[in-house]
Amino acid sequence: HQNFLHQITHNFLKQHDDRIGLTLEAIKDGFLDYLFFNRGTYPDQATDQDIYQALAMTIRDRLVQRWLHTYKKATMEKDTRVVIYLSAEYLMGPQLGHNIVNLGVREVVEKAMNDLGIDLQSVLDAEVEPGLANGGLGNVAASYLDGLSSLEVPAIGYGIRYEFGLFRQSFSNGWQIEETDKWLQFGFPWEIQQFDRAVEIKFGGSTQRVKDESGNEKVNWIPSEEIKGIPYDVFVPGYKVNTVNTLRLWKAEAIDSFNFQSFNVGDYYGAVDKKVSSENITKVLYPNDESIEGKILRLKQQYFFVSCALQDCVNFFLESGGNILDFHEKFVVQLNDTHPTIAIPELMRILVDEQGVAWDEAWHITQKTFGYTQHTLLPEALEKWPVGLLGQILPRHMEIIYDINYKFLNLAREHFPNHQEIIRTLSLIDETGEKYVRMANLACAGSFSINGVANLQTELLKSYTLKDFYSIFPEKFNNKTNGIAPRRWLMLINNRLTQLLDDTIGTGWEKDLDQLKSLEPFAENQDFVNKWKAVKKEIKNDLAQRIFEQQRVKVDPNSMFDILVKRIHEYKRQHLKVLHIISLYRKIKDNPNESYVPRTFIFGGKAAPGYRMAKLIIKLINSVAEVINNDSSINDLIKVVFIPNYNVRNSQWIYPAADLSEQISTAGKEASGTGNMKFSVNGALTVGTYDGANIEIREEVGSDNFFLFGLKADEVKSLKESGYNPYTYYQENESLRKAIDMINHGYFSPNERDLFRPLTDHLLYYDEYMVMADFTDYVRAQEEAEQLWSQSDAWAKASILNTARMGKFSSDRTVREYLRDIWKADAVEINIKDTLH
Ligand code: GPU
Repeated sequence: HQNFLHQITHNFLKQHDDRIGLTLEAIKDGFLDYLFFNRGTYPDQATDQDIYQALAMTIRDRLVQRWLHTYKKATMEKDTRVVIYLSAEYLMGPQLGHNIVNLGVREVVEKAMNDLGIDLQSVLDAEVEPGLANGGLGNVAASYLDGLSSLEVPAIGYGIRYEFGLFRQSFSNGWQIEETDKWLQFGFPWEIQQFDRAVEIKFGGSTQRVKDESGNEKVNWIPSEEIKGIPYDVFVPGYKVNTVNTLRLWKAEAIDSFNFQSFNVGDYYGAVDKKVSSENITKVLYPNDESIEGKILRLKQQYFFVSCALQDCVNFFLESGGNILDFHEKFVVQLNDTHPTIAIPELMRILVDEQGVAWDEAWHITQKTFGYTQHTLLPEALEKWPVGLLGQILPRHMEIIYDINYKFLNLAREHFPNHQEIIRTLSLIDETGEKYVRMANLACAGSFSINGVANLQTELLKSYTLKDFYSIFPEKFNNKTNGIAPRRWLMLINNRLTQLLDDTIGTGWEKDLDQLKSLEPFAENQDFVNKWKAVKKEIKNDLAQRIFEQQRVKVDPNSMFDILVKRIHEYKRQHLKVLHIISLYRKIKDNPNESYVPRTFIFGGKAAPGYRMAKLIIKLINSVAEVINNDSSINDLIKVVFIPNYNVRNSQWIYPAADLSEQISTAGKEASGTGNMKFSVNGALTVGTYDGANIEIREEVGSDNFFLFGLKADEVKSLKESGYNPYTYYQENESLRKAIDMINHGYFSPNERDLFRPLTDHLLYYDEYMVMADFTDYVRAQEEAEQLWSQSDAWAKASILNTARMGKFSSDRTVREYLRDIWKADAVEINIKDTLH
């Protein structure tokens, strides 16, 4: 019967090639069909949202068969190895344009829309992006899924379908205002709800030791709360291949929409209230980047999606006839930082309590299953959960963690006999005050691979943060320098440059970014240099126009576009940039007759809502912008723009338009950075510290094409140890002093002179991130950049060489390294000409 139904579907698809074909006519027909039957409108009356939805459904139709085939024939097959990616965040970005590019139908779709009198760009603009991430960490998660699909490796990403993504940012009087991100308001056409794969999740209660039929002791977890996880599958198509992997996002629902007990006693409100509270679990993304908020709800989110994911894997493995003892052969599970680390005791619980596997065997399987990626160097970002809280929400997991710790510390004592201090730092439990579970330690103990995300960070992990783990398990440690998806971050967002590259060196680079190397000789070709400059000019015009439309600020496309976009964080040092701008402004005012490089400073980025200093930095940037942009005495030489609500969509206009990319974190603090790569591949030059992946970018593009400044990580450390006194820099550097004095005298806050005191006081008397120490060298690097800028051909040449030499930073390279060293999964070619069964 089933074969018969498959055959019918197959014949149906054959007859309906027009429904899923990639021809101009098929796409046009599909689009008009959706517009009329699904949106209920005529083309001439359709709104932008109607048009977007109809085109999205048309493109989605072209993904379904490929997705189904990948899922059934590759992922669920018993003998294929599947990469499982667990991440609390995915920064997917707008989907329509991306999926059009990956299907390889950009030109056809553009033509289809043009024929109907519709501008494709305005359709793309109507999409509300799924902002299910804070920043870099979610970006790599999305890039690696894209890379796995493009390399045709079966994979599933698991995460949370937050009803509200990262807040939307606007400014009121220069201050950040947060609004809820109702990204699902118009529906999300790129997902399919999978009700039949719902699972149940338990919380709270207690455990009980009982004897099973054969007299063995076994543990029962009697929860106090149970809820349901409903999966929604999002398509992840690879570039010009048939593989479409799955991003499976879970939504929490109450098991019964009614608590009948309460209902019967007339407590209708109480019944509904319970439903609402279970559904709160997947309501909203926590907006903190690299800082922990020890909230019960956050722990519940983590356990919720991790348990959904592992249950799902176990289910479909057992359904396909797999033996649970081979779990680690079928799956490799990558933990994206510590947020999903509760997966380690959860897999132990499933194996031991539910599948009856003996402890040691279960521990062996677990350790062979997990790989752990560490994304930070900030001590405050290392997650820990109070033992009391964890035990209350997950009593069985707390027991398992203690059992793991007992055995792990025995092993540790063999390595470090009589080193009680080291044993204390290795312990999964921090016992120095209130007891905490250290999630990074749990991740290190429970996985076979531990990787950092850039060379410097991995080395620092080995010698400081995870030093003692490194001496016990040196073989577990490895580096995987981050990469970015070239489809989105070059082809999609920079069509103009893509055309020029295709015309000059062919299209081979699109699947193999190293081929950009063949661009190098063109840096000497004046004709090409002119073309390069012309393209850049057009792109900058686009951004200038957007800025004018949105903010009514006129910026000069001939000025140097100097851009700093990323989360607002003290270690990322947006305030160092502001001090440079103020000192330049001051210089222009004091010496109006000298000649200056016209510059446009562009900022973007959100501050965590509870991070006061970051919010004050936003206010400072906006206040400085207000004064400078309205000062007619400086002849528009410099402008400052803060683009509100920095997200993927806005960033797609920003990266291609940059001349100078600002990567100015305190050395030893930025694990890698990925914005640095997006800029550089689009031809921006970098002014940056010797930090994270900056170091490797500079190595690739050449030191002549990169403006390096500032203390190195070891210098930061030794300066701190020898007693750092930021005030001396204030005394010794006149332009720094003047800039700080201007802030302190209320030049940018005339109605509230002391407004920025918390910031300037911090800089003068504490300066944890060494802004003051790096200022002088930063200004030197900026002047070097201005000198090169004045020779526009030399600048263009350096810009060309940046693009040409960025091949290493393709996420395809990173994914290949993960596959080679950690995941060990093979490509499975998907042939959609096959029948469906
Ligand atoms: N990162 Br931990 C985040 O974006 N959020 C986090 O919670 C943690 C790390 C970033 C790092 O700051 C950045 O340097 C890195 O490039 C990125 O992860 C991806 O690895």
